[in-house]
Amino acid sequence: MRIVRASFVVSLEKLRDFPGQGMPEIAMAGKSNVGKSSLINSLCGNSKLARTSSEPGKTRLVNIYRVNDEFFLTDLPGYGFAKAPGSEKAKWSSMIEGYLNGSEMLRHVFLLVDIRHEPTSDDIMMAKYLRHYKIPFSVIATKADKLSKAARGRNLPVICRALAVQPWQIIPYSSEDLTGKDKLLERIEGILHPVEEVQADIEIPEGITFEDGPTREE
Ligand SMILES: Nc1nc2c(ncn2[C@@H]2O[C@H](COP(=O)(O)OP(=O)(O)OP(=O)(O)O)[C@@H](O)[C@H]2O)c(=O)[nH]1
Ligand SMILES: [Mg+2]
Repeated sequence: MRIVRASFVVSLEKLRDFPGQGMPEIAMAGKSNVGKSSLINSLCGNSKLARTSSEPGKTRLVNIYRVNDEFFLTDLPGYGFAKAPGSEKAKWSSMIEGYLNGSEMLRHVFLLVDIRHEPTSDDIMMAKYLRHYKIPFSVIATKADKLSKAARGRNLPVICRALAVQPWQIIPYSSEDLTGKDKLLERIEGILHPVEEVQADIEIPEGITFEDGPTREE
């Protein structure tokens, strides 16, 4: 897929403020400063679309972007922002959970983790949460440009194990050198247009039972 158009739609505190317009949604989740907003910008080829900052806690509301008039990309506020007061943390988690549980059109979550570090307890909790609520997700290992290929190869299995995902579920990504951009676009295409599984109707002739294994002549 190619992204030809992307625009900011709205910032929300709660999902129910968003009418949705019946288009599928894909959300970016991950701890603060992991690169969610940068990923949206690099994916859409517009560095001014989502606000990014080296200071964690930049995105504090649920920001929604409309892409190609085909789907919405949701930038969730980052979790695990150490400096935030307790009341603000509670507000963030209820905002994130409210969105994840409340959106009927949510098709997939990209869970972003920094490729250089072991997933945090918050990351592990998020993966468990998504699994528990049967929300399909893929893991994106961000800031891949900061590691050599060899170091990536060492860190990816650690991330896989911590989040209990298969290697093919992880996409190494860099918003700087665009590593993984094609793969991520391909994944989005697959999410928006899944190939229907062919359900073959196989007729089993009468008289055949599966308990009867082949007989072997002694
Ligand atoms: N080298 C490198 N830096 C990155 C990459 N992605 C993001 N950054 C930097 O990491 C910092 C945080 O990026 P953001 O995109 O604002 O992170 P975020 O996850 O949206 O953060 P919050 O809004 O606080 O939740 C910025 O200084 C970015 O320039 C990347 O792929 N490579
Ligand atoms: Mg952000």
